[in-house]
Amino acid sequence: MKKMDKELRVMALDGLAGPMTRRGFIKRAGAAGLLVGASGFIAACGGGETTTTAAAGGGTQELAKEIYFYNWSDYIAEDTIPNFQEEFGVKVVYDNYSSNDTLLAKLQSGATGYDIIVPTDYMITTMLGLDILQEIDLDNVPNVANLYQRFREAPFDPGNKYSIPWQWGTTGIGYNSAKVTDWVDSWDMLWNEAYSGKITMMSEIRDVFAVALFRLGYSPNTRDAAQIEEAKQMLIEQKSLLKHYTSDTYIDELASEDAWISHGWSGDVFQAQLENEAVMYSVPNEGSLTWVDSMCIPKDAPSKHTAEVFMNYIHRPEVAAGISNYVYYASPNEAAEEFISSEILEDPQIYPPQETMDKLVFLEELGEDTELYNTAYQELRAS
Ligand code: N2P
Repeated sequence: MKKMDKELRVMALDGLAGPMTRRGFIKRAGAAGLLVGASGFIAACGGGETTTTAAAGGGTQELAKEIYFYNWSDYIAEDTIPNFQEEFGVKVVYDNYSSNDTLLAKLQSGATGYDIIVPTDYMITTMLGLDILQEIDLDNVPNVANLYQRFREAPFDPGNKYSIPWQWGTTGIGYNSAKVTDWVDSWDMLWNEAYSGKITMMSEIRDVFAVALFRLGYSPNTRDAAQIEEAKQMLIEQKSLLKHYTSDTYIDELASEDAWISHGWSGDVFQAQLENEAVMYSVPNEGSLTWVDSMCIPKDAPSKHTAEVFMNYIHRPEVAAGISNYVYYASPNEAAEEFISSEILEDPQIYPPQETMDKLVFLEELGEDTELYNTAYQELRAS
């Protein structure tokens, strides 16, 4: 989505004193929080960081001129990178993807030149198995201390040896409440013929299968070939109802009403809601996924040290909060809470209560059985 366009439109609305959009609300809350932010900032970074930073074994290490950052689309605040560039004098070359499958394929196709990538939990396990990530020197990332304890000991990487969390959220259904008259609390809605041509599904293998598996009452982590086949058949039946498979354009399509029902990630749907207040988000009763995406350094990264300096910057409380305030995903950074707008922090669809979290599932890395899904997905898309 074109952030500038979106921002301009929101500013125009604000100027007219029109209805307060979510983004307008956050902008104002953010401005009010600025003064409080200054003292917190100094406390958090202990007097500031310079462009030459202390290296792990003593001495200093020059920062690279530029780093290459490959992240999910619509997943960063507008000022996150410019502020880093200005303060550290390091150019960040920013590139986007919208599925773990694309990210993995890119890395497997050979040297990419990326310094930082942001895979999802289960994909980190896959990448560790493939030995394509390198260990992070946490001495360069003291701000990991700002993370909630559970993000310091995530099962896929206890101790943050290879990954520093970026943002987390849930998967569900984004829908236009002015067009969809049915109650949206079931994955069935993505098979509802009344909305034929106005439905989108993500283009990520495990996510797509998770929907059909939940709908069938199976685990999204099943290794049972017959269950995966059943899910595939269900997804094949759905195809004629779909506008298309997409993991990024649905934000704009929900906003413009080109799509009425989208299989989507929480924050993306809320970004669409900023532009069209009829857009709502629902996590179906049959169950759904939760996930956390984390910054990792590929083995062949050209500028590991500078990548670590960037990771540390990201976890300054006000920088981490700035991202959540912009993209509407939850932050793994506990110290950021005081800078996150209460509208977001208190929204049970962004920070779900424990009883909701207990019902959500993390995808698991399935080793060789992943192939069952890969093959089924290819057959689905070719059908
Ligand atoms: C942001 C996508 C969220 C990533 N557009 C889901 N893992």
